[in-house]
Amino acid sequence: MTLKNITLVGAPVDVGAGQRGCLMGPDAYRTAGLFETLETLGHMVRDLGNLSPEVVEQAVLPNAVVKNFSEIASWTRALHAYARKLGREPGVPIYMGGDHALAAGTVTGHAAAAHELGRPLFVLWLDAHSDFNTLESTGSGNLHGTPLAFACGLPGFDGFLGHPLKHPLKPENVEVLGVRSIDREERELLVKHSVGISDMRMIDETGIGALLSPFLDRVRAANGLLHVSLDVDFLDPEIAPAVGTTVPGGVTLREAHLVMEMLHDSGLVSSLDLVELNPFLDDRGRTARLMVNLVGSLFGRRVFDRITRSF
Ligand code: 6HN
Ligand code: MN
Ligand code: MN
Ligand code: MN
Repeated sequence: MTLKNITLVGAPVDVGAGQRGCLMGPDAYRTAGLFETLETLGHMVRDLGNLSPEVVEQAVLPNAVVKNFSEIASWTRALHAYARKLGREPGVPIYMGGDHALAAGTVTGHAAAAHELGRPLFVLWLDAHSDFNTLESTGSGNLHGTPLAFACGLPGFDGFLGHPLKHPLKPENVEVLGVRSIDREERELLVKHSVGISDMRMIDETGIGALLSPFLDRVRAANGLLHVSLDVDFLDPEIAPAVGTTVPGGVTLREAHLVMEMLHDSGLVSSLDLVELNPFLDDRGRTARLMVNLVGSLFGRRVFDRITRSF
């Protein structure tokens, strides 16, 4: 197994979500043993602690319903700069959220770094939602519903970085997997921009592994970098209750582990977001522990290795 240099970064942002509490996420991952899990697998792990954003001027909003725009713009700028730097170094950063608005910074920072390295960035978005609203289309005004649209260069987001996005993702290099809740206008935008989507029906009919494989093949063929953005609500709420935006009918424990194991085997993952964990809603830490277990599978833990080791 290839051992990695892994950098943990906390991003305790929760004003992008409709409910408070995701700011406790980074500490819940630490308490649930994320560092130790990765270290036990043999990786070199460092924890850079939690990031805090720079101060931003109040911005003029295109849509009065949008909430906490200045705070999210501050986080976006801070995380973008951080991810851009980490993305040029060897090793795999793990961004411990925090709500999904943090991906506005991490994904675009890694896209900029990939551009500088001369490689395309691909994004696997594991989520019950597609987070493809614009500042115009959002009905809730919660900015965690918008980061993928921003990262794909949709218009209206210049306030996030204070200038237009220089290195947008190609929407065809995105795969949204596990989706089961899309807003009406958001759906039109996804179709218009040809974003790769695999919903729960496709997972049921085809199998999650068969859907993921061709995407990983494309990343490999293009010598691409792969950013994975894992939203807790990708998982079925029965196994992962600690999230403010639960949608029934989610991915099972076995499907989620298969995805993580396939990602590990691919060797392609270059950066990872863990988002939307709300420890305030958890049941004795079980969602945090499940997420840590999944990250363990993504970084090489295998049931078979465990069996051969202990017998
Ligand atoms: N997430 N589409 C809904 C909205 O408010 O825009 C839900 C967004 C959920 C965001 O789960 O990261
Ligand atoms: Mn999300
Ligand atoms: Mn450039
Ligand atoms: Mn979601």
